[in-house]
Amino acid sequence: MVAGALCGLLAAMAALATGELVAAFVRPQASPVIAVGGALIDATPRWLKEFAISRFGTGDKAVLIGGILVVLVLLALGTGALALRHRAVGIAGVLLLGAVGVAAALSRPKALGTDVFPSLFGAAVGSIALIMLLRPLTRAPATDRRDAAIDDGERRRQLLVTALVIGAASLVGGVVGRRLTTRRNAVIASRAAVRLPAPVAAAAPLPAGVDLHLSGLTPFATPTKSFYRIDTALVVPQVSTDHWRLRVHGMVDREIELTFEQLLSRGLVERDVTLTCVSNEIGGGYAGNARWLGAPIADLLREAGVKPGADMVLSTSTDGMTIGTPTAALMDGRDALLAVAMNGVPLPPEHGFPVRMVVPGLYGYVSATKWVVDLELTTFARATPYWTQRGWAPKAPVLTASRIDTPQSFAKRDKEKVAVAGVAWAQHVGISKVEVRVDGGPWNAARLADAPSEDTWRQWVWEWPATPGSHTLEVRATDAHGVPQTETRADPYPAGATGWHSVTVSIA
Ligand SMILES: Nc1nc2c(c(=O)[nH]1)N[C@H]1C(S)=C(S)[C@@H](COP(=O)(O)O)O[C@H]1N2
Ligand SMILES: [Mo]
Repeated sequence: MVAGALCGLLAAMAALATGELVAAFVRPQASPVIAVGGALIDATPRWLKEFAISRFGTGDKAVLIGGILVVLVLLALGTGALALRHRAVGIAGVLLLGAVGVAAALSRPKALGTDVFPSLFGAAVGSIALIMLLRPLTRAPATDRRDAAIDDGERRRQLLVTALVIGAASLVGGVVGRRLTTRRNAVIASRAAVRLPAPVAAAAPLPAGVDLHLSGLTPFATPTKSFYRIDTALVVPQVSTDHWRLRVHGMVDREIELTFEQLLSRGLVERDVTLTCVSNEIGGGYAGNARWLGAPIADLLREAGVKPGADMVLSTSTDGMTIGTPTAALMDGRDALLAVAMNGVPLPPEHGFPVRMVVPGLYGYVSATKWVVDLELTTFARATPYWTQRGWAPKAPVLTASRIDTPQSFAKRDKEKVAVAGVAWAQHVGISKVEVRVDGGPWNAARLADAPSEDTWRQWVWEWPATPGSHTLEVRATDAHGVPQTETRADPYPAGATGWHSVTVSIA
């Protein structure tokens, strides 16, 4: 009985620890205990809530969490004791508790589908732990007397080892999970407390014709939630503004160290810039356009005084990513920024909060360091950043690209013509022409939407007098220097994909 109850307790610990650990990856609110607590608070009648607040004051939440844990311990002890006799009942008990966690998570306002994972994984791990713990207790006994004595010792040892391993793993998992969650909460609070100063140079007003508003066409401004995300971080780095410092050093006359407040007071500029990833395949979606607010990097480098020959700025993030950017690109007058905001709000943690780099015209892996904390002036001869160590090109300006967004594989001809539309980009050079051809025929000039600067992508549309049947559409862009996109297909590795995007469309 007692052994069974203790097994139940250990299984509950394993389940809880798993829940906390998974919640740390999902989001703080997804912790099963927090979700159940929240659901209980909402279900509490007002008089009881008022009583709790008057009785326990601000400690009322701690009392609630404590209460939930006590109930959980009692249930776990009972379930374990029962499970000794009826294993299925025990497992059903664990799964039922998991179901309570799932229901609580889903009942929360603004719940996300992913919020169910902590309880699901918790219940799964809890059941497995229970089965493993009960195995030595419920194995069929040896018939022979002497064997039985040996068998007993063996069982005890097996149970002890299993219990110790599960207990230790739960403790470590639970503590790590809580730690991560606390850090995440601190960063959420730190982000909420950021007061963005008004820019000293606002973004150029968007021309009216910047967005053609065609269905199926990528919008000019990418909503943050659909902005692509690329990084090597398993867990999003959690950096609070009060811990953040930027160090500028290496081949400089004067080292500089900045706090977040000092960065904000430097005079921020606001710019629309399209970011692209070198790994983007022809026609792919690893590109996004946002409005960034940040401090010009060039001013900072001038203040530090770049020594002759320092042709690379090696930037490092809190998670150890290293990115090498040509010093010349950062100081040639383009809007290279230490960005603190994206689309009017502080950077989301996954896009680099509190500070990231944004450099128009260079692929992200050589310019767009998120969670950046260190700028070292050095040389391409001396430093080999992360991706260059893996064979990617040390320097990688964005290659001119164009993409057909609509029509997709099947299209109806509602009018005489089908709108063929998409986006094209050649950041920091600009797009001067986009052409479309059908079935290898003559090229047709598309109509270009407006763009606020050469640093963003540009929408385009061509009205296609389509005929029924299957057709192949191809697109090519020409940059503002008059250089057309090459037809030669190349893989993203090592310096960016080339070739024309084509789609095969069946017209009904
Ligand atoms: N710290 C850090 N910064 C990083 C990366 C990374 O892996 N770690 N990836 C880079 C790459 S390859 C790209 S394309 C951009 C993507 O930025 P986004 O995730 O905000 O779209 O971030 C860049 N900055
Ligand atoms: Mo990238």
